Amino acid sequence: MRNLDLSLYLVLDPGLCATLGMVETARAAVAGGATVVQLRDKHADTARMIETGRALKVALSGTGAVLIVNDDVEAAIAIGADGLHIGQDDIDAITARQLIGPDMILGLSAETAALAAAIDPAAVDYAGLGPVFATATKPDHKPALGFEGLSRLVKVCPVPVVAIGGLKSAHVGDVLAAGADGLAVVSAICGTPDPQLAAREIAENMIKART
Ligand code: TZP
Ligand code: MG
Repeated sequence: MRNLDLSLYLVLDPGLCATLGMVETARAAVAGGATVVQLRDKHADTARMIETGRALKVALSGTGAVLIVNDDVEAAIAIGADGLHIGQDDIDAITARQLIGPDMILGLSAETAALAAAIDPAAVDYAGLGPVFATATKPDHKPALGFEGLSRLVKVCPVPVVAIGGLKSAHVGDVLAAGADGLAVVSAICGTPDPQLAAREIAENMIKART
């Protein structure tokens, strides 16, 4: 697998992206510095995931940003996405790896230290750890970890980490200090009138925090 830059990982939400739409929001966020875009639409069937995913793939082509599809293996393959992201309640990681083959990126969510430690680095390329904070974007989320909890999970996690849940540009320093490789955000980009500006602010804070 090529080098995966998790610095700024945008998770799309069709509701929060309603003004610009998911494709234009993604295009703007990548222009502002997003390195990963995840298509996440809990209400779309596979046909709609494929349609949106193909449009995203065209929009992101040549930008260097990678396209990840949430949950839907069939859509991820049909789109020719760079990767698939699954949660603990989806198909297991070994099965997912068998279905997508050796070259596609595979991400897995983990909400506890036990789940983070159990990640198989032979199958999984990165982990999404969270939620760091409670968030209205995912009403059924597990208990918030805070930065201390995040750091505990990072320490036992055998793969690179993107932190998620209630994160804003002001949290970049704390996320990196907890040992994560990047920030995943929904509302901090999708829920703003200017996703490019919102992404740029996070990306710039990331550069500052790393220097
Ligand atoms: N998984 C854990 S929290 C979350 C997901 C998909 C939503 C994060 O959304 P926001 O708006 O960045 O808090
Ligand atoms: Mg899932």
